Amino acid sequence: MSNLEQTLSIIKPDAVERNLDNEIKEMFKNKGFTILKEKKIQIEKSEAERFYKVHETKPFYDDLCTYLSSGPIVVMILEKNSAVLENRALMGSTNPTEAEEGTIRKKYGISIDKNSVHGSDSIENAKIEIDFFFKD
Ligand code: IDP
Ligand code: MG
Repeated sequence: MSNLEQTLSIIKPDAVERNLDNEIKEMFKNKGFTILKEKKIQIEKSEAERFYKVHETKPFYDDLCTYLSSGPIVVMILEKNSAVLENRALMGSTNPTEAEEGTIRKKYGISIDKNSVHGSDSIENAKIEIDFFFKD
């Protein structure tokens, strides 16, 4: 049975800065994801604050928003069966030191804040996040 979903992925500034975007895109394609849309952009801090609003009470919120707006990012719509969960699995744990072998964060993540990728955490949030970056 088909369970085709879309999710939002972001290649974060630490990875784009190290020119890892093509290698990371290959990891998605090798796992069977289709990249439906993609763009390389840099966002304002105010946009990062809107994007990460769920985290506004966290102690790391300000640093997180400064960081996401600190350099170019690549935002993508990924499609696959169970894309939301499959992307979270391929990304690995938030903290790269806890991420499993073969995951993007294990391979490329530098630290809990510079962890190379973002991925939507639910189907509902995937829709919201896709609209955030790709609604025309
Ligand atoms: P996720 O990216 O794995 O979904 P979230 O808990 O949604 O993780 O946190 C969003 C982002 O905030 C993380 O990717 C990470 O960059 C940053 N972050 C999360 N927890 C911490 C922390 O304890 N210290 C610093 N940054 C954090
Ligand atoms: Mg999250």
